[in-house]
Parts: sequence; C-alpha cells; structure tokens
Amino acid sequence: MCPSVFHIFLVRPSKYDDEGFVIRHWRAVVPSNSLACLYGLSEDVRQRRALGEVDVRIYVVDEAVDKIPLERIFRLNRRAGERVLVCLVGVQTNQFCRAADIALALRQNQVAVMIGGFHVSGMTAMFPCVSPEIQKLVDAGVTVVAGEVEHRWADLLKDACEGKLKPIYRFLDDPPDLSEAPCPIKHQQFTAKHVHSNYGTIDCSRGCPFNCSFCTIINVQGRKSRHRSPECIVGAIRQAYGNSGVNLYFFTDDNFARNPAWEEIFDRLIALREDEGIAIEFVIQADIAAHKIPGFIEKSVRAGCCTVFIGMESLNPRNLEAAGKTQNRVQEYRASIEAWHNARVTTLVGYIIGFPHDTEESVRCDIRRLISEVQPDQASFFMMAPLPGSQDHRRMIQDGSPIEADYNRFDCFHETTSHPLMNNGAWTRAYAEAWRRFYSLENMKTILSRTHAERYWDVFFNLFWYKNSVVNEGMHPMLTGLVRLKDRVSRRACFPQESRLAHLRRRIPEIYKFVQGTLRVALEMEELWLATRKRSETEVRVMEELAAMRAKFRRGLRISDLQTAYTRAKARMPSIEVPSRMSLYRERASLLRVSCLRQTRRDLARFWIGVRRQFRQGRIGTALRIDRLALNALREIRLAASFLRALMTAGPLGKANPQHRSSEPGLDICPVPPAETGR
Ligand code: B12
Ligand code: SF4
Repeated sequence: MCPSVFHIFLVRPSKYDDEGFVIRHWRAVVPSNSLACLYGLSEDVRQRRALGEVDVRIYVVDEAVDKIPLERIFRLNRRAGERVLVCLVGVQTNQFCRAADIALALRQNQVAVMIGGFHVSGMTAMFPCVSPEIQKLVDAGVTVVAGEVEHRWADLLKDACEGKLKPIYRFLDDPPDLSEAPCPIKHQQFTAKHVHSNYGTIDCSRGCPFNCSFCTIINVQGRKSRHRSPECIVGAIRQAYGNSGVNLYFFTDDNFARNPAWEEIFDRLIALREDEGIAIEFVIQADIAAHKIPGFIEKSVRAGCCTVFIGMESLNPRNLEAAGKTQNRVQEYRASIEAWHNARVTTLVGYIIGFPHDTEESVRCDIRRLISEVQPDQASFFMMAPLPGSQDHRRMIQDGSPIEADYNRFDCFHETTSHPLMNNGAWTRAYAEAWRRFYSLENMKTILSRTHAERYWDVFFNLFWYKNSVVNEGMHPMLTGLVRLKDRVSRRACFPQESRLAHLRRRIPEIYKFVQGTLRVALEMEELWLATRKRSETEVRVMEELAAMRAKFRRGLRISDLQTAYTRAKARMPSIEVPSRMSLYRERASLLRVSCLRQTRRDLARFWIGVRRQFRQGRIGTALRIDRLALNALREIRLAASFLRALMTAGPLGKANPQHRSSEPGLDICPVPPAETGR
C-alpha cells in the first residue's frame, strides 16, 4: 500500500581520511553530477506524478559539505502513514566504506536504503558472484542497484514506495537511451555551498570507444557512446541560467570529442551565446587527438570552452602500450597542448604514476619533460589503482595478486598494490615529487607568464587550489574544498571515538598548522601574482615614465610627478587618459614610492627572516626596532590588501562573471616598496 507522504533522501556519501574522520568541507569546489542526475530524475517523477497521488518530498544531501541528518530521517521514518527511502548516490569505491557504514546505521533503524554508483556497478559488471562487501549490505536489507537507472527510476521508486524493494537490481545489460532523459539539476541549496555558486554539471554523453585496461567506464557504461539530445542539454542550461544563474559547467563526459553529437551541441551553445546572450563557459574532457578533428577546437571555443582536461596518463610509450592506451601518441602531446593554448583554452592533463614501466628515476625524468616540453597549464597526478570495474582489477583478483583490502584507500592518492619496480616507499616518493615539481614556484611562474590575460585568473585560482590541496591538506584536489571540517562523532569504527577534550587537543594544533600552511601557500601565491600579473598598457607606460624620472630625484613621490608621468605616457600613447587630481591622490597612496616597480616580495620575506634570526640570537633590541617593524608590517598589510582585492574582483571569491577576468585598464599598481632594512 502506498503511503500519503514519501520522503526521498538523495545522499552522496563522502569518504574517510587516513585517521578515520569523514572528509567534509565548509564549501565544495566540484559539484557532484551523480547527485544532480538523480535529483533531476526524482524531480521528473514528482512533477509527472508518476507515483500517483503520493506527496513526494525530495531532500538532497552532499556529505562533502553537509552532515547527514540521521535523527531527522529516523523521526520521519517513525511517522505513521509516511515512508522514507535513503538513496546512497554515486558511490565510488573510495566512498564505499563510508556508504556502507551509513547504510548499516540506517538499516538498524529500519530505514529503507538503496545504493548505486561505480563500486557496485563495477563489481557486478566484472564478477559473476556478489562480492562479500556487497553481500554484507544485501544481508542487512540494503537494496543494491547496478547500472544506470534513467529508464528505471520511476519503477524503482514505486517499488520503494510500496515497500516492495528487491535485494538486487541489475541493469548493466540494458543501458538507458539518454536522448530524452531528464537532465541533471543542481539543487538550489548548493548555490551557497559551492565555492563557485554559478557552477553546474551535465553528462552530455556516457561511454567511450577506447579500451584502456585501467578504465572502469567502458565496463560499466559501455564502449558505445550514448548521448543526450542537444535540445535537452541546451534547454537544461537555459533553465539553470534563469533559475540559479548557472553559467559555468563541467561537462563530465569522459571524452567529449567522441560524443557523436559534439558539433550540434557546440552549434546550439554558440547560438545560445550569440542570439540569446546566455554566454556559458565550460570544462570538457577530451583525448589527445581531439585537436585533429576538423573544427572541434574552433567550435568549442566559440561555444564557451574555457578548460580542457586531457587524459595524457604517461610520457612513456611502453606504459601506454601496457595499458592498451595506444591511441595516445607521445609525439603528439605538444601539438595537442599548443593547439588548445593557441585557442586560449586552459589545458589540464591527467597523469598516472605507477604504470608497470615506471621507476622513481623515469618518473622524475618524465615529469621534467612534461614541464619543459609538453607545457600544460596544469596537471592532476593520480596513483595507478586497480579500480573495481576495470580489467586490471579483475585480472589481479583472478591472478591472486596482492591488493589493498581497504576500499577507502582507492582514491588514486594511495598505493593499493605493490609495484614491480618501485618499492619501499619509492612509488609514493615519486608521486609526491611529481606534485612538488609541477607546482613549484618556478614552474607556476612560467605557466602564468605564458597564459593569456583572459585566462590568467582561471589558471591562477586552479594553481592555488591544487597547490593548497596537496601541500596543505595532503589530499587530491578532487577531494578537497574550502576549510576542512572534522566531526568528532562520525569517526570510522576501526578508530577510537575521542572525548571532547582529546578531540580539542587534536584539532587546535591541526588548525594552527592549517592556518600556518595556508598562509605559507598564500604568500607564495602573492609572490607568484607579483611576478606574473598582467599589467594594463597604461600601467606599463606610466611606470616606465616614473622609472625614468626616478633616476633624477631621490625624494618621495608627489602628485605632480604622477601627473607628469601620465602626461608623458599620453604623449607616447594617446589613448591614455590622464586621471583627475583626486584619483591621482588615490594612486599615489598605492604607489608610495617609485621603487614599487619591484615584482617580488622577496626583500620583505628576507626582512622577516632577519628579524626572526635576530630574535633567536637574543638580539632583541635590533629585532624589535619598532619603526622598521611597523613600516614593514604596514607594507605587508597593504600588499596583502592589494592581492586580496585582485582575488576578490577577479575570481570565484568575488563571484565574478567568467567573462570578466582580464586586467583592468588604468593604473593598478601594487604597493611593494623594498623592505625597510634599516641599513
Ligand atoms: C565527474 C566525475 C567526478 C567528479 C564528480 C563526482 C560525481 N560522481 O559526480 C569529481 C571531480 C568530484 C570526481 C572525483 C573523483 N573521481 Co570521479 N568521476 C567523474 C566522472 C567523469 C563522471 C561522473 C558522472 O557524472 N557520471 C554520470 C553518473 C550519472 O553516473 P553514476 O554516478 O554511475 O550514476 C548512475 C548509476 O550509477 C546510477 N546510480 C548512481 N547512484 C545511484 C544510487 C541509487 C540508489 C541508484 C538506484 C542508482 C544510482 O544511476 C545514475 C544514473 O544512471 C566518472 C566517470 C563516469 N563516466 O561516470 C568518474 C569516476 C566516477 N571517478 C572516479 C574516481 C576514481 C574519482 C576519484 C577517486 C579520482 C581522484 N582522485 O580524483 C575522485 C574521488 C572523489 C570522491 N570521493 O568523491 C572513478 C570511480 C571508479 C571506482 N570504481 O570507484 C570514475 C568511474 C572514473 C574512472 N577513473 O574510472 N569524479
Ligand atoms: S580513453 Fe579514457 S574513458 Fe576511454 S577507455 Fe581510456 S581511460 Fe576510459
């Protein structure tokens, strides 16, 4: 019998960190497309009244930023005449342990639970028997769903609503036709919970024609590309733009270039942009050879493509061959990056470390070549892992090769097997060094110096996020967000539950270390900004004039000097406007001295190191020269304020329109006079 109210909780579980705490952040960076997909499907069922007269209420919970409201779920579940269903959504292998714990806690309280996603789908696709960890859930009364559900969602919800859920549903052999399927919808509540409130996702197609041995996608979603109709995609984009201002997308297709409808989708996006003024930007994933498809890059750019993620995987052809990724030709890497770069699209490459022919030395060498020869704007490094659903995983299980038993570690950031050529920590060392080298200050400077002005802030923010995730949070950027939160009570069962005091004792030094680490990364990014920021023509000209005049006097900067510099610059470049006296006063305040032409904060850093040294050596009097300390502190604050202002106006912090990312006209000089050394 159907209840009067049917509560559907769509929950995306997070995963545990290495100390057993659930990974949760104050704000997330990348939204979950699986959650948006199932929300879109559920809304469709509700609006179509596919369950009859039942009052369907949908709740969306992303554990990456939300706590799961277990008590509320239990309360609702006890109400007479109402029914609750919790769907654990898009559960990947690394999330499975957390998802299983949630499922078992819910089942102990008689709540109906369904679980789906890549772990259960991958295991079911590759093995004839139900694996023990999945069987454990089935035994506890959890319903397991393998495969995609676009065409089955209403039936599944009907079964749940009537209390007739089966233990296992297998839809792998019957993938849905996506052409008219409801599109993903970003729930309104996430607008405030994502760093980019304007960020949405759509999987325009699923499946990939290639045959890489480490890949799960081909065994779960198939090797034939199925796609949504371009009308549906554009309709969903138009609607999300109107409802929640979503104008930045991650098209999650694993290979957009092999989506048979790519051209039509681009054409419609171009029309949306040019005829309706809905100018979205988007990120796609594509293969190395995509640049050779006639018109692909040109149309993607006109349609709004800002970033392309390319699965480069390795620079060693023997590795690519071993993995069956022979479509990647190393000799084409540079040309591919260059083609996208020329079109002003940011390039992000996926690079796997731990292929059979990798050694610590060869990885070092390959990363050097990646930096100097291939020159992508960004790289995302993954540790090779035999992910359930891949041929590699099945082969290793069948051969009895040693595999990590803890699924929580299958996040491509941990070693999960032994490596034939890298042992005793060499693999992890090679992996950590790849991140360190690529995100070194020197390489980031090189990257930003060659980045086009209009993409400067996109690249800058991504470098900031990646660097901070790896250096400071010790996690892959795909798992991090803004400000890590830790819940004392939801710790993994194999770790002890801490008392409030013990937890406080853990958290205070952790938070201190986090703040210190963030500050260190922020100062490095400040240095990066000073060295690479794009200056307007006006600024360059005026500063040149000031520099020439500086040679003639040694006093401070006067308004009349600025006025002269502007007038001289205008004589060379008539388009320069000489500002009013009032704005010149403002500019002088930020200039302070002509010597602020410097493009580094190294002297300031040196000053503070000197103070610390003197302090340690007991030369307190010298260290505490109040005038020098105050002056340099003031400069530090003013520099930080300029940097922050630039970040706020340019990036997601300021909720900037992605169209408006280039440097402003006029003088935008940052106050970096040399540190006051007192010498
Ligand atoms: C976008 C994406 C991300 C995004 C968003 C995640 C998301 N799920 O939306 C981000 C950037 C966060 C991400 C991160 C990672 N990802 Co990812 N990601 C993808 C990608 C490219 C698309 C996901 C997607 O939108 N799929 C479409 C949705 C609709 O498919 P789906 O989740 O399977 O859901 C369908 C069915 O499974 C089912 N279903 C799902 N949930 C439920 C629940 C119920 C109750 C029911 C009935 C049905 C059901 O219905 C859905 C609709 O048909 C996939 C590859 C792919 N083709 O799917 C990889 C993939 C899921 N990611 C993968 C990995 C490994 C990772 C990372 C570990 C890698 C890393 N270090 O960066 C991290 C882990 C992050 C984490 N812990 O959350 C692997 C997972 C393999 C595995 N066995 O676990 C995949 C398959 C890619 C691969 N390399 O093989 N990822
Ligand atoms: S190209 Fe990418 S999506 Fe396609 S099979 Fe290889 S790894 Fe999988």
